[in-house]
Amino acid sequence: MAVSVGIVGATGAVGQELIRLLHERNFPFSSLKVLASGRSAGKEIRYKDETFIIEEATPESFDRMDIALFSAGATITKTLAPEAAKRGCVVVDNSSAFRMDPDVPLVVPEINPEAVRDHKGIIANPNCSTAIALMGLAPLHQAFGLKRFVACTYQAVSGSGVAGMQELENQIKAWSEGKDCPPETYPHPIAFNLFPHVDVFFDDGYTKEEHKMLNESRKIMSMPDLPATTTCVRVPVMRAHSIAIHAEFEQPVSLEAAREAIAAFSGAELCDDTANNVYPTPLQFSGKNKCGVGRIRIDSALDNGLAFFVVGDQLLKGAALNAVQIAEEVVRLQA
Ligand code: A2P
Ligand code: 11C
Repeated sequence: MAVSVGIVGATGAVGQELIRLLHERNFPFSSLKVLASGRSAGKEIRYKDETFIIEEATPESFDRMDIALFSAGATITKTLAPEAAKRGCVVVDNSSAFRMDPDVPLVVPEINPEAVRDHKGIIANPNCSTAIALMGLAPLHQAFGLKRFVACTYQAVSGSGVAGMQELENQIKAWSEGKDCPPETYPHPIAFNLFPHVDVFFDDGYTKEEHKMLNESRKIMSMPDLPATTTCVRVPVMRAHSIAIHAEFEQPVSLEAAREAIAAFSGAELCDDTANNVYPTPLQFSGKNKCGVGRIRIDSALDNGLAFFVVGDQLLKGAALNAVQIAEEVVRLQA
């Protein structure tokens, strides 16, 4: 069954990956509309030998569209996603706008694909650090029963879109030329630096990004009372997030069973051979669909505890890939 598809935010870092993935995964689209702001209307996007003319995203853009993949930020989603849904178009949204709405499924296809069935026009794609962390946590939860976790993230600048990637590149270039390049996207220089600040601060001292990891993990794994705490850190890495996780489980754990669970999970690649310096790194997992899981060890500070390190491409499993996987599930259910 061929469907008409639209991408909102097609000029962005995630939007570009969406165009590539829809083609490379042979997504059954009959037409592909590329939408962005009025600033980009009329410009061209090229993919291999195809040229797409960008249109401004308006409510009417979604007339006769079957599926729209949104990646233009929460404000645009809040205005346009309900307009699309009203016109019978199924929205897969990459922003935080509707993730915690009880009427909106929040889906990671390797974990809760059945949730897609419950949509009322909008399906949410999780935050990138959550989706990537779950590629390690979910298989271990299936094996041992997750009780609680502590996570510290090392988040790439692609999480801030084209502007973040440009800022890192500009600052490194300026440094190499002995020039100054003051921050614009971030509150501090990002080149040769890092800061424990991703998204806005809340009154409880956590950031919104840290709240997302807790709340979204609970919703995706259907564990509404799961205790978890996170520190999210922005690092000068271009496009893959890393997460160090310490997790406590209900049942006794073993390294052998943990490695087996990771290796058998479709979203993960076991990357764990410290004798040969094998563990996942952001450079190695940039451009990869699977997330790397390694440094698996018994966590001696917890009962039935495991410590491990997960790395995944922020623009792929953290955003575009997961969204396309959700869209594939929508098509499969409609067939
Ligand atoms: P545009 O390039 O026209 O501004 P990123 O997060 O990588 O910076 O990408 C953000 C995406 O969101 C871009 O494609 C951007 O398009 C798009 N966008 C920004 N404002 C709007 C808007 N008002 N309507 C539709 N798309 C928008
Ligand atoms: C970052 N995780 O790395 C953010 C980007 O809620 O979809 C994605 C924000 C979101 O900056």
